[in-house]
Amino acid sequence: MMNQFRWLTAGESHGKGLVTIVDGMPAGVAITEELITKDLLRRQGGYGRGKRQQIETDNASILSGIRHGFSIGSPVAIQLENRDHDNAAWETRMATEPITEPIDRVVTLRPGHADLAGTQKYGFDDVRPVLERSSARETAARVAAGALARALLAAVGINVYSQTISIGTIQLSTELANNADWKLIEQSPVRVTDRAVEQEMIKEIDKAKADLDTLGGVFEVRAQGVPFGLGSHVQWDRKLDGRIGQAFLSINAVKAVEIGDGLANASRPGSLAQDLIQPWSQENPKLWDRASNKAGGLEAGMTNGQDIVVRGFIKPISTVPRTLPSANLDTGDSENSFYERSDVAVVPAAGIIGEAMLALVLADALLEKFGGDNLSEISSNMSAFLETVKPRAIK
Ligand code: EPS
Repeated sequence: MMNQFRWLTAGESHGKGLVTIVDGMPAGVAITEELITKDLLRRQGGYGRGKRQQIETDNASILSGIRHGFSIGSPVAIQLENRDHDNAAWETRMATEPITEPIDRVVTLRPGHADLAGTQKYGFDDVRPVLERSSARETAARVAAGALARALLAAVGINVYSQTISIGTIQLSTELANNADWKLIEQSPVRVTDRAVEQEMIKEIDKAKADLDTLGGVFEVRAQGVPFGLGSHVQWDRKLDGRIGQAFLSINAVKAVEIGDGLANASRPGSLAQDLIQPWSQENPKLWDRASNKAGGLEAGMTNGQDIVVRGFIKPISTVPRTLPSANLDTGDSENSFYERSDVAVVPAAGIIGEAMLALVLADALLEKFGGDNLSEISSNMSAFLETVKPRAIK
């Protein structure tokens, strides 16, 4: 299936920088470097981040595709600098040109990271080239691409938000999650509405840090204002839930994805697992209203007019400060895993990355359904279709 909104990233964690190219951005969408940088800084935040974030201040530099503050339909290229690269050691370690001095190879393997599989697959005697690209630093470039997708979606009334559901053993209740206050969440260092839960989460992170350990957790991303009919039931690779699942599982350390009440529905009887379709009447004038949203806005791979609700489950960061028993890449002998520095927990940052990934998938699906070369063409295609979404006997 040919994507309508395509993007790629390039860049290693301590190389010169990161680059993304977004192809398929329609003309007429307001975009500035400031708009992109706002999301980049949101991703850098969050309680539990490590020392690297004190070095970096991500700033988007737009190289192409935008003129006088608006997209012009041509590919948009965005560059981000890695400030850490300017430190002398990295300039040598990550030089793109041949070097003459001996290099300090990384030969102790971290379980859970790309170290072992990557060195074996690519034939390296050094973990460095593998860990540099597998580092979650790459997600900054995704967030830059995602900012373009969000701007396109926002222009047609679709908005994407995120919140933290759990960090370690501390969990936000379903009731609190369903009453998210997005403004308060932006002010929270762990991205939750509830201050008591926030404090518990901070304590949990402090404890893990003192134990020289790391934590995982769960983040939730919601899209509001999503129209009917994105994605399709007719072919496996057009199903939007599958495409969202792939996008979320591609985020570093995400090992499970849930859409709507996916987990809880597995143990409910069928009679209690559906979102009942409400009749249309004077008392209930909302068209095709539902009694609940257990499907998370997706039925048979299509959007059904409800909010999209997706959760990503992240394992604890595999660079564990206390180090783990492991093996040496050269000899196979016992050796504790490699530790340079790391974050303790990245669940709040992962929420921002999840927003970007959902926005990127939705932008692609939006262009498939309502495609056009400029924003006003897309908006009028969308309005024309939405006019047809009603009981069939009504003309
Ligand atoms: C990461 C290790 C850390 C994180 C990094 C992801 O970097 P460093 O090796 O420089 O200490 O800070 O994340 C980022 C740089 C970022 O911008 O999110 C890893 O191994 O995945």
